[in-house]
Amino acid sequence: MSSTFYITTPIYYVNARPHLGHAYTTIVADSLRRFHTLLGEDTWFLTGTDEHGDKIVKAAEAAGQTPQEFVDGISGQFQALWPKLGIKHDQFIRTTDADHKARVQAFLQKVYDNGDIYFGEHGGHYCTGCERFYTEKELENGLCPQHLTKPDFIQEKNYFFRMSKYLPWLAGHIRENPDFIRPERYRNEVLSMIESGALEDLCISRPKNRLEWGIELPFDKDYVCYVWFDALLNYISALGWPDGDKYAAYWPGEHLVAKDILKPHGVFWPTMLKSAGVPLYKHLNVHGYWLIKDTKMSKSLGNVVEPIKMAEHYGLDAFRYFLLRDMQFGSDASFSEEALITRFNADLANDLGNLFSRVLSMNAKYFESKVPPMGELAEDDKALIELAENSRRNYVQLFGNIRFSQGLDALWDLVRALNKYVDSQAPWTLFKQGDTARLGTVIRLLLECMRKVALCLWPVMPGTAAALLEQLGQPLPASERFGVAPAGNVNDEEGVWECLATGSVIASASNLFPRLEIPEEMKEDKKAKQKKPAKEKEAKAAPASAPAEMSVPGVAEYADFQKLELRVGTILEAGRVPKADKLLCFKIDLGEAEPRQILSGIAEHFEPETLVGRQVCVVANLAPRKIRGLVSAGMILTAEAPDGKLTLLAPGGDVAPGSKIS
Ligand code: ME8
Repeated sequence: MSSTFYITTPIYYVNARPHLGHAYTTIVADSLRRFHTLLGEDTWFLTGTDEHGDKIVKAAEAAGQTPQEFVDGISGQFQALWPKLGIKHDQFIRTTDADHKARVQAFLQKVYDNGDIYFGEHGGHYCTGCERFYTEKELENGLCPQHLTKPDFIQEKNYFFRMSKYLPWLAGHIRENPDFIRPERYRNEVLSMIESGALEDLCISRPKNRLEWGIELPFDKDYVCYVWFDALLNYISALGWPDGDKYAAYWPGEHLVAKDILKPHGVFWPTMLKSAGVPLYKHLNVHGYWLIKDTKMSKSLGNVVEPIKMAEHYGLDAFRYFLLRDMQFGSDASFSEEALITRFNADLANDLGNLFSRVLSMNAKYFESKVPPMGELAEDDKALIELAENSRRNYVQLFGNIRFSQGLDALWDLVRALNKYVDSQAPWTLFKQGDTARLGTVIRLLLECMRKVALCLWPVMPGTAAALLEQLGQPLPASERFGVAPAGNVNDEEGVWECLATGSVIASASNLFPRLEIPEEMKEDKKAKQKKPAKEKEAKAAPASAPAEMSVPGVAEYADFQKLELRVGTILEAGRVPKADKLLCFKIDLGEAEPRQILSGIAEHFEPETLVGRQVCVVANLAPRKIRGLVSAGMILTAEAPDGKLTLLAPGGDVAPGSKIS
């Protein structure tokens, strides 16, 4: 019987449309699952949507829909997106599924019967963004450490899970199993959370008079289950815990999450499993954030990258390759189209595309596109074979250990070596010399190595791998191009060197990755940003150019208005200015290389912490001036109600920082 591999992604909240971050985790899961299929394992891939809780109710209210209508709509968007990104999951779970609800209730009852759930009164700091209570110790300067907003203090009677009872055991388990949570920095983070003593028992209910949108507790109909307790259970409810065939076949599995949800997965979930007597997951694999100009991408910051746009523009597989190659799994990475184009040109157009293009066209010219026979091997050939074996072995080892970027780099050692081998063997000279046997061996060895590269690429670039294999005369069934793994097992490749059919006709050309130019506007944008300070100086020095004879007091001429540069900005930081009661100091993202510092006399109207993440309208080209020793470069626009109350002017929907207001 083959071994099994079960991979999950977080089930995503349906309060916002899917973005690059969600796409990344799900593409990684898809690639890992394909990789394990290539290893000959029996695989299962689960993703889904998390549909209960306060956040969803609020988002539904804002959209003027019932929670059910709202969750149906956004869950549908996630389900429609994944196939467009080449993702082939086996199962999509929704926490509003009747089957999931029943299994959550069974789990709750089991933990309750074990004596690990009790009723008590509790006051805590509740962050709606996180859907959880924070203890005093966990807050940073009184704010939620994730959202930097002030939580609400709520005092109520609730049910609690005796999580603290299992914390010493959990610390022991993590110490004894060093890769239970990986990479190591996240394992250490969870250990220090436990050791800090800040973790208490977990509040796992919400009274229905405050929140109805959840799964009813089986032992108290006046309460619903806390959304995280419900959501984490999806990983086993989907498999039919406790008695489903899939549960028997695939659990325990591998989880894939970003660092934002380390605590629920690293602390809540294993203690829940332990209490119910369910085996623990194999590994928690934790990645960092995709950042946009050093800021986390999120809807509230208005810097969201739409994955489908990137895939449509640059090609699905190039996009997938970039994501896995440019992020070191575990660390944060910066996303930019310029980085994508640079990676595309270096690895795909120059290295891989060039290799296929030159070898296939030489084979067309020298052997009428027929696969030549392999002759006697020279020392250079043996060295190449050894390098190819090493490169594949390293790729398999690294990729399997969630080091995707390094794994692909190891595979590229072979791609780069093949291009060098072409240069050093100079087939064109062998052709001129009429050394057909040696020429045939060189080309055949190249083609065999190229087949190995294409096979190894399938997990990350399924469409490209299929096309490359087809060019080498090894087509995959057309209807299943993205689903069916190519013949061969990446582990069984050792010593397999004559896979192509000698004499068979293969493609005579390949042009999968034509080089991309960096668009002028991207270059200009960059240049403009670099030059901006100088331009600003010029603007300050220039005399006002409005024709004085045309001006009417109190009336702004069109030309006056045109001088103003109004832009949308996102507040990154907001704080008080010492010894200045009225002033707030802001750092605002205006889509420029650096955030702008702007001072505003609105401190009496707003708590600075509540403004972070908000979008505002800004006069962006106001001459900078110094206030209380601090430079202020711009003005934030507000509206004043008759009673003197100020409101920040903001766009009606999320827009990219720096967007022009006209
Ligand atoms: O937390 N970079 O759902 P969620 C990389 N429903 N990955 C990112 C990202 C970014 N900038 N932004 C989001 C929830 N992600 C819960 C999960 S599971 C039982 C319940 C990805 O919609 C990443 O995988 O907020 C992160 O962990 C997840 O989206 C959070 O998704």
